[in-house]
Amino acid sequence: MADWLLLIPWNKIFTAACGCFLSDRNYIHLMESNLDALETTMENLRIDEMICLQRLAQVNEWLSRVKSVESQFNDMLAARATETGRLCLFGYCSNDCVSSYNYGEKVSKMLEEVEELLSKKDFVEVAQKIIRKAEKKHIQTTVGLDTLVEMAWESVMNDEIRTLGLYGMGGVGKTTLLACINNKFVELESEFDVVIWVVVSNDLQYEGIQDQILGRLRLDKEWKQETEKEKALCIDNILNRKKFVLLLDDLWSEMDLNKIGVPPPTRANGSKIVSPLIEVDCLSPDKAWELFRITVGDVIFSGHQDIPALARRVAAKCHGLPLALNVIGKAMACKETLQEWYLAINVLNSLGHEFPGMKERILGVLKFSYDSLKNGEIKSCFLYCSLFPEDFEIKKEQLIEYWICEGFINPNRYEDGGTNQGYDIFGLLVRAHLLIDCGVGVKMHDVIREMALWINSDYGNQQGTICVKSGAHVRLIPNDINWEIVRQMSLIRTHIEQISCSPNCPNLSTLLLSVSGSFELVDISVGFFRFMPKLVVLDLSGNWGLVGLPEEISNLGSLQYLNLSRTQIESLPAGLKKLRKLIYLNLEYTVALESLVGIAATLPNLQVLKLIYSKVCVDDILMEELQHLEHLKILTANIEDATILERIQGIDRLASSIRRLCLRYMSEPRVKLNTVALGGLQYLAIESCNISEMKINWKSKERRELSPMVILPSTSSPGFKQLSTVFIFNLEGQRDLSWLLFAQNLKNLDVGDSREIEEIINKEKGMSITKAHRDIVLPFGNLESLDLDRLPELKEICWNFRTLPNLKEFSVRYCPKLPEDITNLNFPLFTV
Ligand SMILES: *[C@@H]1O[C@H](CO)[C@@H](O)[C@H](O)[C@H]1NC(C)=O
Ligand SMILES: *[C@@H]1O[C@H](CO)[C@@H](O)[C@H](O)[C@H]1NC(C)=O
Ligand SMILES: *[C@@H]1O[C@H](CO)[C@@H](O)[C@H](O)[C@H]1NC(C)=O
Ligand SMILES: CC(=O)N[C@H]1CO[C@H](CO)[C@@H](O)[C@@H]1O
Repeated sequence: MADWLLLIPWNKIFTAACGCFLSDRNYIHLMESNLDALETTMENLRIDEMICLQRLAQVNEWLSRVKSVESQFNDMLAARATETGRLCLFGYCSNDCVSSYNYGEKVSKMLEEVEELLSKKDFVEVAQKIIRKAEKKHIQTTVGLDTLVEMAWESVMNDEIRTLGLYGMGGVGKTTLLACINNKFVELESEFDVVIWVVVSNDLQYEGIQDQILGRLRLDKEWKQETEKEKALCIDNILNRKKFVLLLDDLWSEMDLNKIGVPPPTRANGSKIVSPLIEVDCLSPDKAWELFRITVGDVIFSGHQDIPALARRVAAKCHGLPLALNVIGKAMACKETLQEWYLAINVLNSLGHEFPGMKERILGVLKFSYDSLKNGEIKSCFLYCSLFPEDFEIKKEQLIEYWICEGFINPNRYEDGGTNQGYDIFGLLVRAHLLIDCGVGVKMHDVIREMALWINSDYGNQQGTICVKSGAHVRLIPNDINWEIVRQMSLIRTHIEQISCSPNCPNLSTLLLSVSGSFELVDISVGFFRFMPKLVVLDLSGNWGLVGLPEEISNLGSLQYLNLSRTQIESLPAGLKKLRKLIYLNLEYTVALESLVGIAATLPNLQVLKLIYSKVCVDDILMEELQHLEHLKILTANIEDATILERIQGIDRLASSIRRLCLRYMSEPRVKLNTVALGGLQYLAIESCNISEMKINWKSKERRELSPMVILPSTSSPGFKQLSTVFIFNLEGQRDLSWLLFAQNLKNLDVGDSREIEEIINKEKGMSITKAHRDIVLPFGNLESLDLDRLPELKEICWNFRTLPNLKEFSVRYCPKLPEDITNLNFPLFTV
């Protein structure tokens, strides 16, 4: 509110009024400009009738002086025309000079008074500050809310977010959470002018809410006599000038903020509204029954005549919660006997009895769907997902590797390294509404995660066996860990820089310490890994500051999974060779590790070795070693030499294990890729190469050996079966990439910084390929995203580009020769 005074362009007036005076009394000379200045000033003063100013006595006095100045000014203004007219007509020497002089003097005097009034502005501002920015709330001791508070706080401070609904389940302490946020505003010097706490509940009418807001904004109590409309006007008037935060506690249904007078928080204003939401609105009993009936299907009416009545009782147990109705409805969809329905009611009843209260009711209901999972392994797979931070998207591929190493799913991969069992389980869990499918990854609903953590701790009986923490506030290994009993520890995305303890962890099996941010673990002290005999999974990925591991990592005799990707590890500790059980080793994106000499002898049981984008590239020695890794099923690697590439494709077992391949710094005229040998290739990158010809070949060695005369039947496709992503960057020597026609399942293509490329698919070459092979049809039938960047010669993408059926994302930058109708196409502009 203090802003209104600052609007006055005082400096200007002052210069006009004093600086240019020829003589002390030369009012006439400057009368015109003084009048103008005064007029502007008064206008600024007048804007505010100040319905809302807190009327402290001094402020009141000040205000009445402003009023009186104002009325004098009005009189003066009325005389203005006459006075200035006189000046114009008669000039300075007119007989009316005295009158003009008097008038000019008045104007000047008044400016002085206004100056004096303005000098009090500080005082008025101070008066404003009597309103405290935020008021501390009393909070009962909280347990386990830290992460929530931290995350909520991050959202509150996020500039992009204006209206924020914090949700939790009833009973999870939404009020406490909100109070913690409120108190953070008290503790920290935030940039907000005022933080207002409002309790909104069923019986509180809008006026009640207004009163709470005004109670915070005005020191006087005069608003108490105002009408609802007047209050709204007043609130609007004050809040419009402030950067405010409104914390709405308790029930928050549709509330008309306009009616209360709260201006919508805009980015320009920087204000925020924060309210805890109940996760999902519950349905009325009728609506709930309808949803349940539809979800269960006809079974309800086609089975025993008593089933409909029982079904209604089951539906009622869901408390109108759509999630629960869905989950239980699905579980009951195939239940045709009375007994099964009775059982369901019993289970739900007993849980309801065991755990009174909203949270427990919901968890109990959700637990029913967990209980319906077929076997313990699937349950373990599900519970594992709760080790990741809230709202975290977990890559399916990554989870499957964890599950294999933890022993939840079959460790015997298919010959092609495939893990269909894992994908089956994703399907199951997604259909049961226990996981959310996000394509490459999965997520867990917060409520479900809460439940999983609860089950994971043996329904609260074994507190301390699981430790899950994340967020910026975790800067040390938590000191409340009971190392003796902890089984799984997840400290993903924390800000721990140093580990310097030497714990005794007889039962610890999982230790997740990965990050994906600027904070990272730098140092792990000697002693930390000394006694973790059961540790199976160790994830240290993303810790860019990590350059070495203590030698006693050799004590981790049970270790199967080690992710060191995106670290600066310089060498593998010698102790590694004692890890005979290790089956998964990820060294992708390690820039410091140069050699893997001896790996075959050290880690004979490796099934997965990931090296792409590391410094290590496959050479003769490494190839030799890789051949000795009998169990190797999945390999990602870099190759810098065309002969090595050719030879590795001749070693079937090795070639077929390649999932991701980066060809870099090659300068051979001809590079051969065999689509049969590289049948498992999913990702191909070609970077900084000088390759004038890519030869695609699909004759398999065995067949050639079997019968050199046999020509492959044209039904067997010659292309890459699994290749879905291709990155090409800084490639010289080719004018077109027509060979990409052999990647009929390509979904993502990125081509950049290549000076010579004129076309992606050349029409003549393309036509001749499609003619020769029946199942290679039009280019890019499955392409979903295409990114073209800095291709100065590119004139054409492919002849059917304008009709690509699946293209969803398309981006072009610096391709000056592409026709304009194409460069203008940059999308996503729409989603289907
Ligand atoms: C290993 O860590 C990297 C980097 O965090 C991650 O992208 C990758 O998915 C992890 N691999 C597995 C299988 O966990
Ligand atoms: C470790 O786990 C085993 C088996 O799960 C259990 O019997 C034992 O009590 C645990 N030890 C500790 C110290 O909790
Ligand atoms: C690529 O080929 C050109 C000639 O076509 C040559 O001048 C250049 O040095 C080559 N670059 C590499 C990295 O081999
Ligand atoms: C303090 C502030 O920036 N107030 C602005 C908030 O937004 C309204 C409407 O856009 C403006 O009128 C206020 O001046």
